[in-house]
Amino acid sequence: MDAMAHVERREEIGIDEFVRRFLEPNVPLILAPSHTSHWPARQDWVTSEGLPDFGRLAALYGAEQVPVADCDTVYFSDQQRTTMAMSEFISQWQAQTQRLYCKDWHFTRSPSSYQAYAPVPHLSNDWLNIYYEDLGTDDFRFCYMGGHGTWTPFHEDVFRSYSWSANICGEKRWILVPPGQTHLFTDRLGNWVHNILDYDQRAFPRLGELKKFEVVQKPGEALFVPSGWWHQVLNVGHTISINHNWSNEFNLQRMYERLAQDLGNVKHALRDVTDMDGFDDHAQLVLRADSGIDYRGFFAFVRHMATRYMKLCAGSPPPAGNWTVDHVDSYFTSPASVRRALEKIDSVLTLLASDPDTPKISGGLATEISCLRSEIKEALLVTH
Ligand SMILES: O=C(O)CCC(=O)C(=O)O
Ligand SMILES: [Fe+2]
Repeated sequence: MDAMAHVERREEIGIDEFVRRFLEPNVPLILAPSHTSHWPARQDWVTSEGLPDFGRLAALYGAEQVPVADCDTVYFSDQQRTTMAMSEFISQWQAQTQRLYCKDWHFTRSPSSYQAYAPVPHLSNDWLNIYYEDLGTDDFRFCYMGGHGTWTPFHEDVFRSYSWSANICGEKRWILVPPGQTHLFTDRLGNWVHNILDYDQRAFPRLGELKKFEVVQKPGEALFVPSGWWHQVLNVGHTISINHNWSNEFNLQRMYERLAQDLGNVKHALRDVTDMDGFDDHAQLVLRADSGIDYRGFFAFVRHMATRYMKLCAGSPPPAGNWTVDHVDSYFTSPASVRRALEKIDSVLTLLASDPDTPKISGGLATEISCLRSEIKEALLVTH
């Protein structure tokens, strides 16, 4: 049986309803084009026929080096990637001899001061980008562009983050798979399926049992992709999108659970050397290399955000008046939201503190967690 469910589409929706019905329960939603119609990119990057304005894109970004995938060449669980000048990519895109896809391009790092968009208020509570912007080391804000048939293989997003995707032009066909079904798309060697629309039935005999959602995202629409939902994306016509990976208090526990699960896998892979000196610190090193973050890194992220919220509790205004990363909606920094964020942080810290691996990590992580928990408790008392 191939169960298929629908993604809801909404023209108007209050942020509180979005939080209660979609963000917290972790359910996808499409927001109507009216949510992005004011974005400069939706006028400037697109012709009046709704096609990419190649000349304008080349003028804005032609000299930039951009990451480009060859959609017809598998490379491990991904596609073969290279880097080229945007002007070269645009020529190849127009020639359409290959399915080349400019993807995961960190376009906001471009020296061009051009502000192409501003996050949709509902999708603006973006701790991941706030944290990395504060650190100045990375970002998770991307642009994707490519012709008809360019696509992204089946995957789950980094750190079990949410994603949002807004189409500047063109359409995307999404297949979204709710969490808890990994066993249906993993083969006997532990590899997951690459292309859910074209696969070897013998290797994945139960794939047809997947419960999945399918949706075609139209020009201007913004899709909320929940945390831990696997997905595959196929572009229909020339397509450009702006996407963020993001996370916040509502998927913090999922992030932690993913990390704990990844650590379990690392320790299993290293099981023959469990007796070696410093095994647990070594396992953290491998975790960081594989998953992009380790327990200490996760704690640093949580502490950074907790500290920001505690300052809000103490009555200081949000930095620069907008809590940064191009404006988090004030709904998420209201006293009730601040309280809820700190409570959710505290409950994840409880899990981290009682994780049997935490006390094994050198450098006193367990003590730092308990100090932070006391500070949060105090801050919550002040705000009653
Ligand atoms: O649009 C694409 O090709 C991939 C987007 C994606 O995977 C995401 O936004 O998480
Ligand atoms: Fe993704």
